[in-house]
Amino acid sequence: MSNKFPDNFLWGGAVAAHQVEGGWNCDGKGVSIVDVLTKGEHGVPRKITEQVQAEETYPNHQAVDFYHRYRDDIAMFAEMGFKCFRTSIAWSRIFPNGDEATPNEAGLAFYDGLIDCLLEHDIEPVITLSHFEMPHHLVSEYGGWANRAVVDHFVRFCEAVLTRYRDKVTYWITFNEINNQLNWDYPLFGYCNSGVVFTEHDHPEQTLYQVLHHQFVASAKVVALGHVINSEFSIGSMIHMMPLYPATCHPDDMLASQQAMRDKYLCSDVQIRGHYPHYIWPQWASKGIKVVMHDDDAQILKNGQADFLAISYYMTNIVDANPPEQDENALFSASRLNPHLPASDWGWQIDPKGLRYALSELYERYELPIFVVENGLGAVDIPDQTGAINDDYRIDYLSQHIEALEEAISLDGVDVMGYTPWGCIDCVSFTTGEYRKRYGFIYVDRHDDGSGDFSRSRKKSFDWYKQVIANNGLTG
Ligand code: BGP
Repeated sequence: MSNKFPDNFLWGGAVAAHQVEGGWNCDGKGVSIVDVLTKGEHGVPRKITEQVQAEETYPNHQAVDFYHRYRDDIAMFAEMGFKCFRTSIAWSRIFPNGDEATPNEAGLAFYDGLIDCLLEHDIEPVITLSHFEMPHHLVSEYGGWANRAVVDHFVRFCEAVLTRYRDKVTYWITFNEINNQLNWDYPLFGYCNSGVVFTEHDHPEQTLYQVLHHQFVASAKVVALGHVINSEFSIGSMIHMMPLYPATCHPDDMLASQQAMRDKYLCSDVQIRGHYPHYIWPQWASKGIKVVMHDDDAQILKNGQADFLAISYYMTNIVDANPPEQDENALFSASRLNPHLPASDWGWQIDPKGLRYALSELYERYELPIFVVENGLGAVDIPDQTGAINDDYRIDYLSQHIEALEEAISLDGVDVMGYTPWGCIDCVSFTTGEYRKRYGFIYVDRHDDGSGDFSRSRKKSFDWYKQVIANNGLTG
């Protein structure tokens, strides 16, 4: 196929601090909310515990030991030819409790080493400021993002790292998948996005929208502050993009899908346009939701419009206005499975064309560059007798999505900045806390029963992706 990726296209990979680093209490780090999340089993969600308890297994405590091995791992990313690497900075390494006045120098020193190492390899760091974690103290003492006081604590954390890396990092993302908590009946997303378990509240949606408002204000303040610290900073909004197709062409299904998609767009509408969209006011009025806003919040939102849109894209689902009954295999309560699509072992429906569709929809909506900062196939990898991992299924998945990206660029004219497949090195699954749900080009010898020595090896997809990058997007 032809190759229309721009020369400066940012090929790379993505992870999040807590899913790779381990070292959960090293060098003065405080307890993060992910440090009290247990391992789940297949089909059994992770448990949110109040504090670390001896009898529980907490996979994020060691993760894949990136904290001690990042130099070797980054050398392998460089070997694949990565132009960029997306990771997050753990808030609890920099402000262990979240409400201290000054940062933890040892925590900053870790990220100094990591970022310098990337730059030595000519790999552009892409930094997420909040990726599903916060200091646990801000939850136990303040109630998480439901409390407006957390806005100032977050801005102080961001100011510390934006200043520290003003000459080293250009691309920033404020909140990972900020819209994920709109699945508020799925407690894990809400908890990790905001420190709040919405279902425990009398009026969960009221709490949810108050949380979101605080995060919109915080994000806008960080964007505005970042542009003062370095006017070259490019600071993005990031959403989980899961197009919800209408189940049929029945007008009721069309309307149901249009309305359900508003939950996907709400956060980027606010963060990119700098104001709330028209559809939210009647929605809130009909549900009796009243969000407390300060007089100058509208101006803050306006002053902090994001520079680009980042998305994660894994799947599509369908929406039926009159579902016969809840589809027990569907991942989210409002959605149903699409009979035209295959699914991963975890039920995530595979839809490369949906990526092209998503990119076109989003570019029409915002006319801003789009960075695909997560995409990939979670699968069980089984080494053969020689220890090799022939992950053709992953190569197939990624090839199809890269081709869809190319079509979005060449046929639809979408401005796509880059592509960073999720979990470029195997890491702890966010939703299940398992090691066996693997995404990487690099295999990590670590298993759910606690065995494995954390050694790294190259999967078949490692050489394949290296060629893709070398050929600027040709998949084979
Ligand atoms: C996204 C998260 C990531 C990542 C990914 C894959 O929602 O931003 O942190 O984990 O999903 O999910 P999982 O690890 O559950 O397979």
